This record gives sequence, C-alpha cells and structure tokens, in this order.
Amino acid sequence: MLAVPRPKSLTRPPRGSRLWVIIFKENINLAAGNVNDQHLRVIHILHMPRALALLQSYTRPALSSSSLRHIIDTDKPAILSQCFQDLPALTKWPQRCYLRKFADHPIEIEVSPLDAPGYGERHEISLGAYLEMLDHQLPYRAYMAQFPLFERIPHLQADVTTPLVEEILRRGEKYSSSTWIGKKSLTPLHHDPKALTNLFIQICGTKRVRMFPPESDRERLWVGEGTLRNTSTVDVWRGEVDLGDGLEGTLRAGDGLIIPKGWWHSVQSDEDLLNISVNWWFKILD
Ligand SMILES: O=C(O)CCC(=O)C(=O)O
Repeated sequence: MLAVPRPKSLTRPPRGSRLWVIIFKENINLAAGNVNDQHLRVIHILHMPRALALLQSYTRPALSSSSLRHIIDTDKPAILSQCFQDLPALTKWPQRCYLRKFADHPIEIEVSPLDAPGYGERHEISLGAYLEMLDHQLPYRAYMAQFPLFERIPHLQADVTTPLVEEILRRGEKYSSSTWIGKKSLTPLHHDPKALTNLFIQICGTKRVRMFPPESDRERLWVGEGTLRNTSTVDVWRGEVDLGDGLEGTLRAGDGLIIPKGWWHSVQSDEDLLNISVNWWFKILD
C-alpha cells in the first residue's frame, strides 16, 4: 500500500476530531506501479471542528406532565419551544414605559470591550440609567448579567410565573433566579454549580446557545482557575477548537431551555435589539 509521507509537523489529532488531509498528486504513473512517495505532497492538514447537532425541541401540545418529567430527569438539554408565550413579561417588559416604572432601583451591569470573549467588569447603576444607556449605540458591551432582579423588585416576579414554570420548578428545590438584560451579549462557555438544573426562558429578542456535555475534556476546554474553574477560555463561536459532541439552538421570545446539571453552555446575542431572559436554578429532588 502506498505510504503517505508523514510531515514533521503532523501530530496526532485530538480524539474525536475530524482530520482532513489534502493530498496533491504530482505526475504519478500508477499503471506502471512506479509510484514514488515523493510524488505525494501533503499540503494542508486541518482539524475541522465537528458540526454541532441541533438541540432537541419540544412543543406545547405534545408536552404532557410525564414527558416534561422525562425531559428534566434524562439530563439532556432541551428547548421547550414557544411553551412560555403566556408569560405576562413577554408583552409587558419590552414596552418602553413598563420597566422604567422601577427606574430608581439599583442594579449591576457588566461592561466589557465589544469583542472581548470573557466576562465584563461589574458596575452599579440604576435600572433607569441602564435602560437609557441601551437606547444608544454603545462603543462597549453593557450587560445586566445574572442579576437577582426579583430580590430587588419582587413585584416583577408575577410577570414570569405561569403554571408551567411552577410545574417545572416543583421538580426540585429552587435555589436562585436571575434576569439578563442587554443588547449584543456574550456569556462565555461555563457550567453552573454542579448540582443545579437551569430553567432558562427568553422574554424578548433572540439568543443562540452552544452546549457541551459535562464529561467534555477539561484539558481541551482550557478551563480557568480559582473562581473561573467553571469557565472555559475557548471561544466556541469562532469554532476554532473541536470540543466533541456539542449541541446548539436558537431561543426566541416564549422559548425555554432546560440546561441539565453540569452541562457547559455559552450564550450569545448578536442583534442590536433589546434582549431579556430570566432563569431559575433548582436542585432536582430524587
Ligand atoms: O443569557 C446569558 O447570557 C447566559 C445565561 C447563562 O449562562 C445561565 O443561565 O447560566
């Protein structure tokens, strides 16, 4: 069999990646059985990231209580497509004047350069000043990320409570809840505290999510240290590294996402439009 010369730079590809080898044949006289290795030139070797599979999606009529329990208990992420359209927040919160009624309440936002892949620096600001800020084209990224808005403004909680939300949260012990408000936003790849499942609901705008299983190779994820031990420095949106079997999906207003415990996820929105999500972390009871 013909042996392809092994260039010095060729290293073993990471497990599971697709190795693409492009070979140029030059003047080979195969018929004569006169093949010389030097006529084969490996000109390019690329480790192509595997395409991500689409997140499994379930719609409301088919979503019985038992199928919902099954979805949550199988520890596989799932989109609950348009299952939360009845949240009052979907119609109230995008209205200019509604959230501004709570303008004086202090919140925290993250501020970072537009193209920075990591978390931003946290700053305190009033909700009113922040919403005002989002009305303008900003030369930096501002994001009210992971903020416990309902602790500050309990009145808003009723806008995100429906029988389905309550049914899902009843499966476990509620831990905490966050609200996310921004325009273009990026949350780097990370996993939530290991024991917690996440119910994430899109209220306004669109977000894209990429997810990788808990058993993903930490070495390949370039995980940080200290408080960033749950965060990867890999930019999963540039597709530069193959992290194994990933999933991706898009969340629109009214969609929910179940992020099972331990799953790595990165969430981004590249629209220059108001984007709001809420989530709850809860511990599933056996
Ligand atoms: O919406 C986002 O930017 C990130 C959400 C997230 O990472 C989470 O809910 O754990």
